[in-house]
Amino acid sequence: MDPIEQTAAPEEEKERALPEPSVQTDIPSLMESYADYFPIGAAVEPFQTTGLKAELLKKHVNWLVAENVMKPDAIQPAEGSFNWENADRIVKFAKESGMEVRFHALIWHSQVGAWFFKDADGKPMVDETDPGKRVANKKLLLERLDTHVRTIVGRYKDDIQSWDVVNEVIEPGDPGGMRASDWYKITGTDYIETAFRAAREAGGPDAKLYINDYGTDNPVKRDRLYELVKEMLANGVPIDGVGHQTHIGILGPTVDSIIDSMQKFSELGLDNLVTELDMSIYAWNDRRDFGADIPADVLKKQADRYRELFEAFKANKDILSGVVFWGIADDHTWLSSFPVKRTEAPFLFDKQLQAKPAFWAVVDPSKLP
Ligand code: 9MR
Repeated sequence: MDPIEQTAAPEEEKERALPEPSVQTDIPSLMESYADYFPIGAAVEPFQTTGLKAELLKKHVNWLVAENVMKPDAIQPAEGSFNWENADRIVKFAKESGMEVRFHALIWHSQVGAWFFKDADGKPMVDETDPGKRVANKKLLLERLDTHVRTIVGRYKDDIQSWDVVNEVIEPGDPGGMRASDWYKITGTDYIETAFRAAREAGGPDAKLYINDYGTDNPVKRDRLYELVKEMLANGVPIDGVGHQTHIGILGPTVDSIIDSMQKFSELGLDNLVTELDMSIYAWNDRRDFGADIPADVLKKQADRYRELFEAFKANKDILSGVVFWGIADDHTWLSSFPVKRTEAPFLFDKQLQAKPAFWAVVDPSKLP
C-alpha cells in the first residue's frame, strides 16, 4: 500500500502528495474535436494568460472571455476614468494565440460603479421623489450608459465581434419579472434598449449583440425573457441572440430543457450561445465537501452528463454558435466559494490540469476509463 494512504494524512499533506500540474500534449485538442460544430471558449483572468494555464488554453480553446476585467466597475471605476490595461492583456493574448474574444459584459446590475446612479448632487437617484428630477436623472443615467457602451465598443470593435450587451435583466421574483435593479428602477426597460442601440451604432452591422442570463432553461424565466426580446425586436432594437449562461449541476436541469429554450429563441430568428458553462458536482442543497477525493461515481456522473449535453449541442449546431466554459480547469472556479466554500470540480480538466472523465466523454467516449 502507498505509505501516504496508510496514515490519516492531514488535508494539506494529501494536497502536497498530488502531482505537479502539467499540460498533456498527447491528448486531442478540445477545440479541434469541435471544429465542425462551433468554437469552444473559456473565461479567464489576466494572470491566466501566462505559464501552464496559457498553454492549456492555447491547446484546447479558440475563444476567450474575461471572467471579471471587462465588467463595468473594472473598465470605468469612476466617471470618465477608463482602465484598459487588464482588458487589453486578454485581447493581446488572444490575438497572439489566434483566438477570438467575446465581451462580458457592457451593462450589469452587479460589479458596476455606484457613481452611475448618483445625481449631480451625489444623491442616489433611486431615492428621488420629485417627478421633474426623476426625469432629469433618467436622462443623465442613459447618457452615462451610452458613453460607457460607445467608448468600449468603439475601442474594441476591430478585435471583438461578440458582445454581452446586458446581463441578467430578468428576475421572475421581481415585479413584472424584470430585475428591480437601479437601472430598471430609474429607466424602466429603456436602459436595455439604449445599450443595444448604442452598441450597434458603435460596433456596426457585424457586431453580434447578446442578451445574457442564467436559468434560461426555467420555463418561467425563459418565457419572460422571450416576451421582452420579442417586444424589443418589434421596436427595432438590434438584438442578435441570447447568451445562455448554463451554470448547471450533475443533477439538473435536464438537457432537453436547455435545448428547448434555444429552440424557442431561434424561432424569433435569434442566435444562441452557451456563455458560462460549468457543472457543479454537488446538489444545490448538499453541504458536503468531497475535499481532494472526489468519488469516482461522481466524476462518472459528471462525464455522462457532459456527454449527453455535448451530443445535444452538436445535434443543434444550426441554432447554437458557440460554447464557452466559465473557466478551464478545476483549480479556478467561482463555485469553490458559492453557494458555500467547498471543493468544486466543474470542468473537463482537474486541478493538475489533467483531462478528467468528462473530457473524454465529450472528445472520445471510447477512451473513457
Ligand atoms: O466568476 C465571477 C466571479 O469571479 C465574480 O466574483 C462574480 C461577481 O459577481 O462574478 C462571477 O461571474 C459571473 C458572471 O459575471 C455573470 N454570471 C454569473 C457568473 C458567476 O457568478
